[in-house]
Amino acid sequence: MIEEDYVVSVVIPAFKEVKTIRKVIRDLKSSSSYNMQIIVVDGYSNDGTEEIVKEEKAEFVTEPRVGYGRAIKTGIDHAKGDIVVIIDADDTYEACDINKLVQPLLKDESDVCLASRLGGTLLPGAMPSMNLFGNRMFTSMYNAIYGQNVTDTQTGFRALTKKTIECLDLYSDGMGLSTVFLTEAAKRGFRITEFPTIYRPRNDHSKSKLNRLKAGWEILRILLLGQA
Ligand SMILES: Nc1nc2c(ncn2[C@@H]2O[C@H](COP(=O)(O)OP(=O)(O)O)[C@@H](O)[C@H]2O)c(=O)[nH]1
Ligand SMILES: [Mg+2]
Repeated sequence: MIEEDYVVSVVIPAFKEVKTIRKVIRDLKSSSSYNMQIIVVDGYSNDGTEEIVKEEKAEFVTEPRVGYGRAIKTGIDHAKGDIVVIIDADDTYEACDINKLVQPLLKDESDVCLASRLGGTLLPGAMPSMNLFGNRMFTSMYNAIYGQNVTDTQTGFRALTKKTIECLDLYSDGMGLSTVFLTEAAKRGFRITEFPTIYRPRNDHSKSKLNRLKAGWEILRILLLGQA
């Protein structure tokens, strides 16, 4: 199979997620029959992630520049599929739901599809109450300003067509990139849909890289000013 035949490219930003990366890759592979390119964009974790990714026959890319958004953009640069799926490496999302993300795009019913945690199920301990509050507030603001009707702007599990991505100005290198995808897509009239998913807590010893204050300030600037 030649590379140009890829249907779906999955970009997985990863920083010190050695405990969960194998499961995420396996869940993706076992729940989809697409010709899938899996790209792990690692921020010099140096924790064995590289070996596992190679064992699982996924692509390993090192991105020394810091930032969730930066890692995703580097992954997108390597993506050869018509559809790009983005998912965390921490096994908090239901990777098995990949078909529900991809189908609406393949059927040309949607350009951007979100796996919504707030419209679905938050398992106990999965999302701190401050994050939930912030997400609800930013999502309401987004819907009001950009004329949309989504329930979870901050989800890390989403799919976009490559054609859509090529039209967007992805100007954030940080956690704000999740919001930039949506403001940019709405401004350009792309169709944004979602489906409910389940969100799990991180495994015992791993920590979120989210800096709530920094991310919150960035998201506010993106929503109100269109800049990070
Ligand atoms: N390569 C890379 N990955 C990152 C960076 N920051 C976060 N990530 C990864 O991006 C995903 C989202 O970050 P996470 O800490 O889970 O944020 P949360 O889901 O908001 O709690 C995870 O898979 C992280 O390992 C970074 O600076 N570089
Ligand atoms: Mg996460």
